[in-house]
Amino acid sequence: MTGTRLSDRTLRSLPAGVSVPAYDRTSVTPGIVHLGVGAFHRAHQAAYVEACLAGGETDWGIVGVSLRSPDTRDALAPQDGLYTLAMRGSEEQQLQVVGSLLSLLVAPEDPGAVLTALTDPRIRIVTLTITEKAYLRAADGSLDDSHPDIAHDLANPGSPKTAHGFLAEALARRRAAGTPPFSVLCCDNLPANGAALHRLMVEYASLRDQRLDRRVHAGPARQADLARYVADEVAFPSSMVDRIVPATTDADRARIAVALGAEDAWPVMTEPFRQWVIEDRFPAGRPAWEKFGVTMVEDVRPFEDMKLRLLNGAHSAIAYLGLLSAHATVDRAFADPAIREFVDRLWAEAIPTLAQDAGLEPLAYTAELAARFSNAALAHRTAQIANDGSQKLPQRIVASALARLEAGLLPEHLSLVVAAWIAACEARGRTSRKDHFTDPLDAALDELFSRDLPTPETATAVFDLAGFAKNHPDRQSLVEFVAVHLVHFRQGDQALALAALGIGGERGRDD
Ligand code: CS2
Repeated sequence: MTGTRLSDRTLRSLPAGVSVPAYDRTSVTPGIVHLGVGAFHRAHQAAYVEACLAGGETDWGIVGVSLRSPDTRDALAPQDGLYTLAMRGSEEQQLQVVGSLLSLLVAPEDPGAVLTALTDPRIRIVTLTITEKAYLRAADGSLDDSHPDIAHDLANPGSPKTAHGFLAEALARRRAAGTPPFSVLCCDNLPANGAALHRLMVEYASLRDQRLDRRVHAGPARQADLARYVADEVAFPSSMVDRIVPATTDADRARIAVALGAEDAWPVMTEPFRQWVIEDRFPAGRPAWEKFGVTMVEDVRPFEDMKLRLLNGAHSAIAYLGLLSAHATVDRAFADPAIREFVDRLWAEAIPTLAQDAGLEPLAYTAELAARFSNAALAHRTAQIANDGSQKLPQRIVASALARLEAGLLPEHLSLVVAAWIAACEARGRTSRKDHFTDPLDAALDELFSRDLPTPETATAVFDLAGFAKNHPDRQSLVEFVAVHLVHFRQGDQALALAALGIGGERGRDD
């Protein structure tokens, strides 16, 4: 322990090699509310905004909101919102203290304070990194209106729990007060993420409208058409976000404290690489992001698909194959020749499913990914990526597999990733730790695995539960591909599953 805590007061006494906010924090005003102020946000968007603030755009400070736990606020409030970003290349580490988070709110403690922040006319953009599962989507992308939190928020619009509830109430209040709406920028790993959230918000707002219509004292009639307002008047640009951010460990905290000469309760570790591609639709204004390394485009979809299918798809493959072969980190798993060969082939399978006319350079992209995945200094845990597979695989793996089947091509490697996910889920509590990773479907999956069904039935039941390929004409065919691989995994033999594709085993050597 050094005894000193990182804060505005101690900022100027940090060692010379540590970069600190190059602007007067007291002159910064809030322009953005961010929902989901986890490590990813702090390594990515907050760092881009930091550059905007340093570039003189001081009216874009961030109000950070945690929708669930007080942990981030508890760690950062005593530090005036400051934290250290540690960028680790394979050889060097650079430390930057970031000052763009002006204040932190914890929604469950004080939903009213979050609504007050969201209705502040100075707020012109609301951004989100709430993870895939928090969008509460049904398998077809519509709002899961059977979710208890949705029911709660419809019944208690002034004290919501979900992002949907907060955004809808804030937009309704702004509208009633004559304040223009904010733009809503989704920064989660979903395809067409802005359009996906827009759809959910229109659906949520129309459920709200229906309730208001039913009430006798509904207030002014014009308030009961929030859905139309959200549909027509609120912008939901899409964006592709990219930066690898491993969870911070106690060892990281200790190392950063030594380097800073001060305690930082929650530093964030990341890689040097970062990318942000945003659709340029911000009627209420935006920072001049393009001056600070953001790519502003008309259509983000090709970039999103490339990132989701090549980076995140490979990440999930590495996570499950890595876990099943006891590789704790991405770099270790990726250094395993069989897994490396598998990932190269997975990329070769996914690349033809990407837009061919959008100027993408998938081969340069995958070469860069290979270097990023090999960064041992990150120690990015496979178990971290393995979480929430039922929410991630549709856009990372299943979408490319279906695109191949539609084109008459085989999805042999893509389907193996789905089988590896099922096998890794089933292994928990049997050959691996029960709490190795978690998934929103865990209770249903455990119940299913306890029935010890034959493999084809298991694969079908998992597809039903997760809604994979729902109503798609090639669904059955994909289930069959998955089942073939799952037979090998269930025999406890990943090597056999890979050897069946000619990787590693006899066939691999002969080929
Ligand atoms: C990872 C992502 O945990 C995961 O599922 O695949 O968080 C990944 O590191 C980021 O999307 C990289 O931009």
